[in-house]
Amino acid sequence: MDNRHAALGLNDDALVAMYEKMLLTRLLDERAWVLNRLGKVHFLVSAQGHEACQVGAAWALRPGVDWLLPYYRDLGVILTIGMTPRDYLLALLAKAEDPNSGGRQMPSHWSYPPLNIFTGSSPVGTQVPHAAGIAYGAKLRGDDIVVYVSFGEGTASQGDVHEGMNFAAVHKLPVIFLCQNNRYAISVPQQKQMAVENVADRAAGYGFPGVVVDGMDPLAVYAAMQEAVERARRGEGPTLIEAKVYRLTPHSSDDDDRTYRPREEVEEWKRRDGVARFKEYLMGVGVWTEEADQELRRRLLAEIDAAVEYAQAAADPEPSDLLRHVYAE
Ligand SMILES: Cc1ncc(C[n+]2csc(CCOP(=O)(O)OP(=O)(O)O)c2C)c(N)n1
Ligand SMILES: [Mg+2]
Repeated sequence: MDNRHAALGLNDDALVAMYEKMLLTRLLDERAWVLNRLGKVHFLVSAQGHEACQVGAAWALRPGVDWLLPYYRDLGVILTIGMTPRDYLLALLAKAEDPNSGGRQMPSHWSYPPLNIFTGSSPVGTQVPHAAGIAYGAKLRGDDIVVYVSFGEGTASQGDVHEGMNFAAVHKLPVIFLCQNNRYAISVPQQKQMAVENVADRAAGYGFPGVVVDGMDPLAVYAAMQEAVERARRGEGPTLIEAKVYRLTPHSSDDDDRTYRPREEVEEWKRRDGVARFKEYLMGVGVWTEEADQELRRRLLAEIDAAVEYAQAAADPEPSDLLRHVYAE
């Protein structure tokens, strides 16, 4: 097996650490579905099928230095950059201690100032002009940062995305646009969403590079991100990366994907699962074994168990606090 990670400057420890984040994302996401089906979590959007893309992307960013505007599916991004399963579960269960919003926001509406994770809202695509604005501010101040912003291929049809990309191009802003193309926007397939094959093809129309990568391969995404980060930091402006992924679950806990996509298609993509493929890569280059995998699973599940227990026991928000942050006090 070829040793692609060394060429990217990743040593064996980094490789294993990337896999650990991917597996943590998968296992935590699976647990969230259990909590939903138990009636403890009212709503959930899932990252399954996107883990390789998300961990590969976040690996190229500097925690607490670079800025992130992740979208709701980015569980792998926020865990890689430094948020914890406990942080995630406190939000999912809408607890007072939720670091994102004190239990006010919908789940997966990330916001975490210590790690420069910028608050997002539900209308899809609004994060893109925000990212351009943050990068513009950084450029005016002379800050050596990059700004990561992500969205789905359906969201790429929104006017906000066009405006943010155009502005970032004109001002050569240090933004990395990551489109996670999972072929569906809820029930709407890509061919009803756009008349081009690749969202990345549009980058030429703005005047910056657009690249397509295999989003089931964390090393491919990391390589594209590294290049985009370097370009941004040299002052040459944005890059659009389109990672081809597949969502292995329904859009959210509230839809039934059997009504809009064939089971065979889902099964076919499960066979190409990025987490399983990366494990095989690790074993192929001799840094991983089945025993190590079982041990890691046990450790991660114990960490998740403890986080679930903590979050379930945590206090709910005080009803009297409801209007805080809505009106000036
Ligand atoms: C402006 C706006 N329109 C519609 C919605 C409802 N909505 C939420 S997620 C979503 C699908 C977005 O699909 P895509 O951008 O491909 O991302 P994915 O969920 O597939 O990762 C839609 C239509 C919304 N939140 N905001
Ligand atoms: Mg999509």
